[in-house]
Amino acid sequence: MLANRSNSFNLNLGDDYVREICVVGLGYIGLPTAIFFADKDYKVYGCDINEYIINSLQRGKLHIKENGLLEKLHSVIERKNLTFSEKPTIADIYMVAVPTPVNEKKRADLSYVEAAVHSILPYISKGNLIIIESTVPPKTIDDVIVPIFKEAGFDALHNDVYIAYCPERVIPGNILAELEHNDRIAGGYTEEAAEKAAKLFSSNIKGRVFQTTATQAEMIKLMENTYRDVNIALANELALIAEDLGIDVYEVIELANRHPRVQIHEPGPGVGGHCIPIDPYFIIEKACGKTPLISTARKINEGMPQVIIEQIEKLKVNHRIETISVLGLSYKKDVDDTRESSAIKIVNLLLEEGYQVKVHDPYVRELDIGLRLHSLEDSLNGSDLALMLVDHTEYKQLTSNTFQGMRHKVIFDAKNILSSLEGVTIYKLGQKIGNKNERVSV
Ligand code: SAJ
Repeated sequence: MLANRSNSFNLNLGDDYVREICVVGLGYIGLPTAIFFADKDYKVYGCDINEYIINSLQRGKLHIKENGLLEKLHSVIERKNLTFSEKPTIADIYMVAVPTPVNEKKRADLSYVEAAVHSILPYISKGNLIIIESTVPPKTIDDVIVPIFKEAGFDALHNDVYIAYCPERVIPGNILAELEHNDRIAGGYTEEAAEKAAKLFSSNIKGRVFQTTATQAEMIKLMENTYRDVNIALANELALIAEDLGIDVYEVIELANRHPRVQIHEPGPGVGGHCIPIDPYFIIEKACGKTPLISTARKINEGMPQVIIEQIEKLKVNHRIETISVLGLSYKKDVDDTRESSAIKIVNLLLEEGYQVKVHDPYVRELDIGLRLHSLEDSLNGSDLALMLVDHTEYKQLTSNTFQGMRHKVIFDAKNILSSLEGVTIYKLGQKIGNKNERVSV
């Protein structure tokens, strides 16, 4: 049953009466987006199927950690510009920002996106603008989303509804500022759809807005993150070569990047998060085997946790290692998010190898890997190795004193966090780990 709405107006965005936006999916992207437009005085209806999220938000509480978001949330609720419910509602514009995980076959799971689109159908009327923000494989708008609306009686080719794909490119920790200032891609299934999406963003952001087709926009988003994954793999491969050649990978990167057109990324224990390790698979699944580089980069990055385990094995030639303190569990520095975290994968591998493991992270508050979180001092107390996996700002200030409670004062620093520390042996990723009795310390 479709909503009957008298005003089958033609959606001229930027006009006063087009002020109602329904945002479906209130996660890391959807919630800041809802708050952003509510702060611009749109009437925003935030909806999410997760009852806990809706209840928290209705009580003015955040379920995600993001600088400056709580103040903004309270402000827009007070101004009655943002309300929350588990169901969509009638609006002029619909924005879908729900997850698109990969399944065990490394193919995009579009079930959340499809469910979100189906959930808005009863409220859709002619002239509505529908913006998909979730990261999706190329051709998803054309081959999946448009047919759903067609089935419901809305022909997007003739602009019964305007369907657009406008990917986000914000970085957790700086989302509101980047929503305001980053350039934005407005990809439309039709040119009119691209124009209407472009007008919405150009009326509200300081970044430039670029119009293109929906398929182009899908690929643009995927290439942004695939570019990063491939370059991280290059840095990781350099670290693996460095060990054999006895070169300092960090000096090579630092000085090579002095070239005005070189930007070698940082090696590390692997690639985590809900984007970089996932998005390249969306290209691979559609590219008919033409992705040896993208596929190999994924294999290199996915192999880094095992590389760390092998490095620890080499350390055992010179050092007794039974208890390991893992410092850093989130997928990257200064966040509490552990999605696809390499550190968590490494902890599980260490437990499988039979090590005693104590974990610390200044941001992570909950763990579901059968281990409790320790304070920094307790995690280090009595351990034989400190394995540093995340370059949290807090860790950069650690001194020799921090490590005095260890049984053996040995650090494996997988993120180049520390320089030399008095009385502590520090090994780095990419550094040759000597044979018996050949001690290597920084
Ligand atoms: N990493 C490295 N070496 C590096 C950079 C990162 O090992 O040189 C690792 C990090 O430790 C982390 C992972 O890669 O485990 C991802 O880190 P990230 O800095 O790429 O962070 P994300 O995933 O939060 O953000 C990326 C960003 N995309 C790009 O930089 C192209 C962000 O702009 C996107 O909005 C976001 O993905 C996304 O939502 O797609």
